[in-house]
Amino acid sequence: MTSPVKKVKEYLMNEIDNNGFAHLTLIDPDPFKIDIQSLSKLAEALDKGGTSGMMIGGSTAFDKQFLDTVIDEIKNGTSKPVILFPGNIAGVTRKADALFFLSPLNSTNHYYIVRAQAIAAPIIKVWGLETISLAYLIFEPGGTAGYVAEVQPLPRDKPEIAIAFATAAELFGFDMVYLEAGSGAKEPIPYQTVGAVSKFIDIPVIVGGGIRSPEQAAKMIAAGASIVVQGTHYEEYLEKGDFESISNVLRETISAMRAAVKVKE
Ligand code: 1GP
Repeated sequence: MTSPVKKVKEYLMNEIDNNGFAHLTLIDPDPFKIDIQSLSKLAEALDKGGTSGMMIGGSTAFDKQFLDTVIDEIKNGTSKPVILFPGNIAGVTRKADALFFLSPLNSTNHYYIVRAQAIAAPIIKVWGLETISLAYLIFEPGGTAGYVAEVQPLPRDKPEIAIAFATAAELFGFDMVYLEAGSGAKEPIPYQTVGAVSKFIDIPVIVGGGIRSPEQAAKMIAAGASIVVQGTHYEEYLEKGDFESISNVLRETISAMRAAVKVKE
């Protein structure tokens, strides 16, 4: 059996090489929160604002048919990649362009570290769905993802512990490392911790959770992160149906991130 071409990974790596960073927007396919009708407009607004792609995932349960409809609607609004970011087996479908094949390495439950992935792996391989392996490191206080995946959250202000886990991920051969503060976190992961990890390892660092302003996103890039993920921030505008603000705020965020790259050069 042959492996699929790593098109989405290559696209993200090109974004990082050419622009100095990539930006991904997380959309939670929570049937209690999401208005299916608004998804194509949301995707269009995010595309116009300059995001590099959409991540689809969350910690709550949803049925596969609903997930497929979510992806169809998003794809009606954008041709940028749609990448699955599953919280469990139910978050996997062949409709997406790629899948973050992730493991929360600081979980204390081997179901979340490897067993769920093992159950899903053969069908993912048969589908030929592109996978991007991702070490998912969840920081204090852990948020919903940390609670559900039974993690022992990484301390926010002990970069040496974060470095140890991130380096283990690199040596295991993971494609990328995700430093997660938890969706809707009050504060993002400290820049110093992001900087220390990014400086030490050679695979791209993704950072997310609680990033709500262009300044915060820019500081993550200045610290050395390669990819910034935002979700909750745009949900706030989505609830009001304010698609124009989604594009505008995102544009501002991307230009702040660009400016941070220039300062680094
Ligand atoms: C959650 O890091 C992502 O997995 C996004 O977090 O919703 O706080 O932007 P926010």
